[in-house]
Formats: sequence, structure tokens, C-alpha cells
Amino acid sequence: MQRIVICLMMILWLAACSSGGSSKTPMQKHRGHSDVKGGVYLEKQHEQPKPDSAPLSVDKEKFIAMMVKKHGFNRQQLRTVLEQTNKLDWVIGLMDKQAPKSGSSNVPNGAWIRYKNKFITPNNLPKGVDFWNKYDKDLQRAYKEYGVPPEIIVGIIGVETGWGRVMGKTKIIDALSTLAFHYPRRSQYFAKELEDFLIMCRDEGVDPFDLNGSFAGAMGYGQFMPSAFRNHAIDFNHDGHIDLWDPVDAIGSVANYFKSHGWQRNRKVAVVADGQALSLDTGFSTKYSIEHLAKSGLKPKSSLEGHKEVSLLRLDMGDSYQFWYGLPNFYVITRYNHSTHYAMAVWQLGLAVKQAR
Ligand SMILES: [Ca+2]
Repeated sequence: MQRIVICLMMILWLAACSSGGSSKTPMQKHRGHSDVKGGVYLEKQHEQPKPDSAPLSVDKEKFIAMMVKKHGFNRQQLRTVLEQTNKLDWVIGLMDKQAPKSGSSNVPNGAWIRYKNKFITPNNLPKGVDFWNKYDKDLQRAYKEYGVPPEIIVGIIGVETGWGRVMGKTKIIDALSTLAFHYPRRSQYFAKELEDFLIMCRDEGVDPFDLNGSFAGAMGYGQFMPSAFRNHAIDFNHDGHIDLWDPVDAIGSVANYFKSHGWQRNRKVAVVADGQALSLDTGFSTKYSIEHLAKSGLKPKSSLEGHKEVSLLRLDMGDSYQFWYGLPNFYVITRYNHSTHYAMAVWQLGLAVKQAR
């Protein structure tokens, strides 16, 4: 009898493990409320207006008026929401640190090596291999449907969150409202993100105070901003919801994002060059003819697949520079994050994981 009970418990435990894998995603925990009054679903403790709060700023009132007019939100509810958001000064500090710096010297100091070594490490690669093995079926399906190979998706999710290990602990609504209303340099951009975030919460029936992400409001495995969610995220596991904290939806959404930005199936990303061209401007948005680069002293180390124009990329290897021909697929990776280092790290991390499998 006891043995039967133990067997039964084992079966139940196995069933629990196989259905839904491990724990629920934050979306699964909080979404699905249909008793929405006026805009987003709010839990009891978020429903009440603060009695002693100061009037909202002009910017906030303007934002609220837009949400009322454009999306039919309830003015008072949205006031209640914005009254409860916190201004995060440390977020503004971090954004300032990330602001683009101008000028680059012609003396190599190993900037690329330092950047790359944050991601491509003997410790990190096995985690990428585990993720790839676990979701190989979905990665192959994404490749088939969108033309984006597994190594690119594995590279993105690896650089963004260490394959789901670090998805951010900042309340997204706090991050976005701080940047929309207290960071003039990019307030327009973040007000749009806040708009898209509130719509996502309304559509999914989730209290906006229940979702956490990066300090800039990026969400889930692939760190999609809310606008990317609205425009490119998909329900890749076909459960009727788009959930960026679900690895399968994230895989499909990254693939769809790349396809929408012009990813070309089975085409190269970049080709390393022989030679040096220190006098030329470099970066993913530069444009040179192959002849011009040849005259400047560069030769591709492998086929450029017929491309006549490329960007010129320069990696600082410490004691010298390495030049690359950037092809259209390289540019597509920079649509995820506008940085040559970022795109190169995504691609090379993906290839390193592929090799380690
Ligand atoms: Ca889904």
C-alpha cells in the first residue's frame, strides 16, 4: 500500500514537472484580470487615489489627456497610477552614464577585448549550451519560419539576460515614468514606451505595478522595450498570450524582430579583413565600396557574397586593430542595440555556444 502511495506521488510530481516546466512567469502569475475599470487592472492597494498628493506636473497631465483621447483610458484612474509611481534618481544617473560619448582615439587599448570578455567566457558558454539544448526544437522552428539562425537568437538572449538569469528587478512603471517625466534628453521616447507599456498591461489584464524589468523598462528574456512588444512580439508557443518572460515566446519574438528589420536567411554577417585602414571612419552605419576599401589597403579574408557596399568595422584588440566588412545582417543586429561592440558580441557569443555544443 505504501509503495502504491509513493508511486502515485512520484507520478503526480513528474506530471507537475512536465506541465509548465518550473515556476510561473510573472505574466502568468498576474495576468488575465477582466474586471478592468477605466484602463488597466489595478489591485486593491493600487486603486485608491492618494489623499495628500501634490498636483501632477503639466507633462503628466498632458500624457494623461493623450491616453484618454487616443486609447480611452479613464483620467482619474491614470492619475491614481501616476501618483503612485516613484521617481528613481539612480535610473537617471545610469542613463547619463550611458549617453553617447564622442571621439575615439587611434591608439588601441583593448576596448573590444574587455567588452567581449564580459560575455564569451568558459563559465558562460555551458549555460548557453544548456539553453540551446533545452529549446533546440523552438530555435529550429524559428529558423524555419523566420530565417534567423539559432546562434543569433542564442547570442541575443545570452548578451541581454544570460539566458534568463538576469531579467531586471526594477518596477517597469517606475523606470518608464521616471524617464518619461524627469529625463528631458529622451522624454519623448520614454513617454511613448510608457504608453505602449500601459496598453500591454490593459490587453493582458495585468496590474502595471506587478511587472519588473531593466532600469530602462526592458522586459523578459530578450529585454524587449514595450514598443518592441507591441510591434514585434509574438505568441510562439500558441497559448493565446504573448509573454516575454516565457522563453519560447521570447525566441519567436526575437526572430520576428530580426525578420522585420530585414534579416536575410543564410547570408553572412561580417567578414574579417586583411590589412589596416586607420584613416577611414568606421562604424556600422558607414558605407564604402569594396574598391575604395581595396585602395585603402583592405582585402576580405573570405567571400563577400557579391556585396558591393559594406560598412567598415574596427575592433580594438589591445595591441592593434582588426577591421571587418559589415554586411546587411550585421546592420540588422545593431537594430536591437545601436552598437558595433554589441552586435559583434551577440554574433560571436552565438557562434562560440554553437561550437561548444
Ligand atoms: Ca505564448
